[in-house]
Amino acid sequence: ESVFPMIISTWKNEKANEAGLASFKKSGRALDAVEAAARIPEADPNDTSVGYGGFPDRDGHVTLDACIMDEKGNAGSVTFLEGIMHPISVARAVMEKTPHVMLSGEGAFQFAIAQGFKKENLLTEKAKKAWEEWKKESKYEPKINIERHDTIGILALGTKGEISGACSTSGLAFKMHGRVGDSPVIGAAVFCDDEVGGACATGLGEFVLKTLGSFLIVELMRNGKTPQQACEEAIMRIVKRYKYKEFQIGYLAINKKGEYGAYAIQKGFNYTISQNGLTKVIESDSYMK
Ligand code: SD4
Repeated sequence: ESVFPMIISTWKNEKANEAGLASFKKSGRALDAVEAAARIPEADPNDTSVGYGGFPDRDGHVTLDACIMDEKGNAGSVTFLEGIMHPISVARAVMEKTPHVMLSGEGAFQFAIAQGFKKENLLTEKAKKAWEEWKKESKYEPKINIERHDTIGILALGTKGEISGACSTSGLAFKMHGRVGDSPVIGAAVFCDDEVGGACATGLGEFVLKTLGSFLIVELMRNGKTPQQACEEAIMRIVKRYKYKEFQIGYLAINKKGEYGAYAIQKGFNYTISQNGLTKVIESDSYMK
């Protein structure tokens, strides 16, 4: 019996996975599933690291990064985008309606408006208060919060195992204005290859960027590693070179058979998997015990 369709996402994202499954039921496309899943935390004011309600940068701007990739190797992304509730859908429009992969900042915004997206204020009262609190000290040291961050990375496999992936975030709270993380970078936060499988990332994006984690994981699987082994090796590349005790990175991977794996630097990383009509949250293993 088929294990497909299947959706796996970073953190506790049951609602996102379910929205992804519902969308998959309608269209049969894994790409629609990952987009629909990302739109859930994007619109959720209580999710403080994605879209609406996301914590702003140190100047009070909510700036968004997102990317999407399909089973044919098409990809789209937006970085440093302001004022648009659903960056994942803008990323998809970049993929489908332009000859480019990545649009940034004001240009991404203008493209979104031209595509019919509405300009909205994404800074909630709660996020503004948190920023004002932070400003009192202005400790310019955007530390990843190991206990509570929920950037969404998603991988979905359609009925025939065709794979798509997506990621959406407001990035690190109180980051420098203009800072772009791993989340919009194809190969860093997300990579899919329909011959092999896919991977996605969450955590302190700088280290995912420096090691091109998701691309690395897919290549390791191509060379015979299981999703679990590949995630562990990608974490070890970081642990060997950097001061890993100070930050968190979590990876998810899935192969074409529907085997999946997860690994993180620190304890506390979890992920949500939907398969055979069941959605559950699983605690990831980690390097630090
Ligand atoms: C970033 N990777 O902007 C994102 C942050 C993140 O959960 O994953 N937060 O670096």
